[in-house]
Amino acid sequence: MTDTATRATRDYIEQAERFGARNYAPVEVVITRGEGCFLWDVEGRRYYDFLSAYSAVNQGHCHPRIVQALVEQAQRLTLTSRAFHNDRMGDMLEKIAELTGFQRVLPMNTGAEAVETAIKAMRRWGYLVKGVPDGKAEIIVAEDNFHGRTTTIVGFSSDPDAYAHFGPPTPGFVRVPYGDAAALEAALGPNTVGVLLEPIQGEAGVIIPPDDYLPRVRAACTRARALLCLDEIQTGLGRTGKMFAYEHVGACPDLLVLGKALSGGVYPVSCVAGLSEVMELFTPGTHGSTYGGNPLAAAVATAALEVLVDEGLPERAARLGAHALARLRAELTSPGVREVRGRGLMLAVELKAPAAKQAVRALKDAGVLAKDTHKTTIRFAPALVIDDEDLDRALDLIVPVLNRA
Ligand code: IF1
Repeated sequence: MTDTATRATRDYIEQAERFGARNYAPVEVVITRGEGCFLWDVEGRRYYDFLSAYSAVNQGHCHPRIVQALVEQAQRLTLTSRAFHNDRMGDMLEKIAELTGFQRVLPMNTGAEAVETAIKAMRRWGYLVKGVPDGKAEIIVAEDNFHGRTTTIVGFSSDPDAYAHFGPPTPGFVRVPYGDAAALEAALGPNTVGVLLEPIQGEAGVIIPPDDYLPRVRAACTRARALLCLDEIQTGLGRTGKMFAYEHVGACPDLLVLGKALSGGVYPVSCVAGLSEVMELFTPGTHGSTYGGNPLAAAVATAALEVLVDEGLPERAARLGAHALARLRAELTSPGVREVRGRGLMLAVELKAPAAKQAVRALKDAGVLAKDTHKTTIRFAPALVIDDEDLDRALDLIVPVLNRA
């Protein structure tokens, strides 16, 4: 603990450290309120939130329309389980189907659950439709992937922090270098049932593949009769300047995984949207979740999606993101900065030295909350509702800090 933290902050942190498992080392700030692109700590200090809960709060903290949907539904009905129908789930499923262009949607809660659901869907399709021998299904994933924290998912991670001492890994996953279409094409085999990729790697530090990567992967999957599943839990729902990141390069998947901003940060909601041919293989009793598709989640997600469309948030992210990228590239002149990357409002600044954590602390002291990743990179992802002036004011605070990094 640094001695700059005040009493109230220290009390909260010490309480969390005393009673909580220590699976995080958070920035030393205790948040008590959020609104739009702003957060306030228990000392009354205001911050620009440039993490947005890892892009779960694209619509801004506590968006009134989404909170209203939560409150109204919470006073009527919150959970029935899927043993019975409810009067809210259908609207959410229809809106997701309409927005994604896919015929069928399976609702879950967290992103990892939705990724696991997609893995089950690809394997089931491989066995029942493609004719892969039972138990032999292979799914191709990328080096430096991040798809969640379940044992199966961390089992195919290339990050020792994610997989060490959680083995044995689930079999049936092949890892290839990200962005290398030839390597992926070479890895496709008769037992390949699917390919699971992030269109832009988030945790890896906003790694944007060559524009022809996803189209080549799409074509290769079609030739090899393997499903293409894109994990848009972080890149989706407007973050990169399109509703879905794959739209930038025109490579439509067979399965699309969504989460995070699907609920605008108000409630855990995720889903897999996909082709009927695949999604209809889930028959009663083959998959489920107590909370998946519950009326409260459905009311919140329906409102969250309406906000994205009604407020033109994907287009806003494109315009504001281009402006932010241009300013950072022009104004970060320090030799300590290696690269500025981004698409829409999914941005990252990579330093030459492993000093990203220190830079994040300095940014906090300057009034901007962000997160480091892989020791050298700071990611910036403000809410898509941020207005032009606030974006520039935040950049005015960020640039001098990073020029000293
Ligand atoms: C943590 C990272 C980001 C995701 C993608 C699936 C999931 C995530 C592309 C799983 C979740 C979160 C998890 C959270 C921090 C954050 C994160 F740093 F871990 F990697 F965003 F980059 N696919 N990402 O980004 O969704 O089960 O969490 O709802 O685990 O620390 P989830």
